[in-house]
Amino acid sequence: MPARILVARVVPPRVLERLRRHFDVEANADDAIYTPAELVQRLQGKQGALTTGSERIDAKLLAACPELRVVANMAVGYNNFDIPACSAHGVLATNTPDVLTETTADFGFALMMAAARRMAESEHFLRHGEWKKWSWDLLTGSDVHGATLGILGMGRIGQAIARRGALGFGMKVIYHNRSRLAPEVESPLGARWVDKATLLREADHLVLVLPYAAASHHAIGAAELMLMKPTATLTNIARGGIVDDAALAAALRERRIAAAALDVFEGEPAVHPDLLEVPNVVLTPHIASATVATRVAMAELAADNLIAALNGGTPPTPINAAELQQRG
Ligand code: 8YV
Repeated sequence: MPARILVARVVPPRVLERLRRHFDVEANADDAIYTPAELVQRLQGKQGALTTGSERIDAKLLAACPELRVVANMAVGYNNFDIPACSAHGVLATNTPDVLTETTADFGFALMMAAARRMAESEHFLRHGEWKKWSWDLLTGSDVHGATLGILGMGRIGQAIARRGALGFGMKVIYHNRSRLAPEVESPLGARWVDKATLLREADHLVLVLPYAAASHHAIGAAELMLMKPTATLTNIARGGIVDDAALAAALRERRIAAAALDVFEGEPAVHPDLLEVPNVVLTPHIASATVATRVAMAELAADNLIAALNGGTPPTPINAAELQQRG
């Protein structure tokens, strides 16, 4: 008998068809976001689930879904999973690293440039009929080429952004990360590890690419924003909650930093109302990985993980395989 799985959100049709060839699939035709209670109910009798960042897999859910054996997140970030609880319940968790690295780095770089060169503000200005004449300081921003690029969180995506900055735009790269990169990774980028305060003080354009965890909650708040240059920009493509959005809106309003660009928000899809009021911020709806090719690749990788995990293979990108092995 094929295993039973829940595909919790709409995925590319070809991936759903592939999953149907392996499993007894319950799909979410409406793409509705299930409440925690609905998710528990739909997972009854299921051995696997394909989830996205919208579905929380926590201890309460796991206790109520004893047949569940694998949860495959269609995302590289997995702060929607309680990994210790998954391991305690013998549930394998997987994610989708690598396939989205370059696409997400492209978007992060684009957002940073949009903030530096005031693109959203400029478009708004033009569309609203405010463009009456040229003037030397009309919507002047700050240069990206040759500037200092600061990266907080220097994993795969951080390094891909650093490459764009160093090799394409002649930027000086500084970064802060729990661990320092190996010299052979640092040196082609000319990247320099600095402490967090130095990163905040020296960056002309600061990009956040660190994973969300309790320790990174409000890693950028009022105190950190105070350390930044008044001409600096801040770009967040990591997770909502890493930035204190209310404090950022105040800093932007008071021009304590020049501009920001945000793809992720605390409590998204809600956006802090103060951010909607300030002109010097570019706002996008969590689309950094959103190219057709990359979203298909993410869904395929999540499917690869489910198929391997439930059919006796080796899942390509497990999160807690070592912990599960230790438990025996
Ligand atoms: C996803 C992301 O689109 O991969 C991630 O961590 O943030 C995005 O690429 C989102 O999480 C939906 O699953």
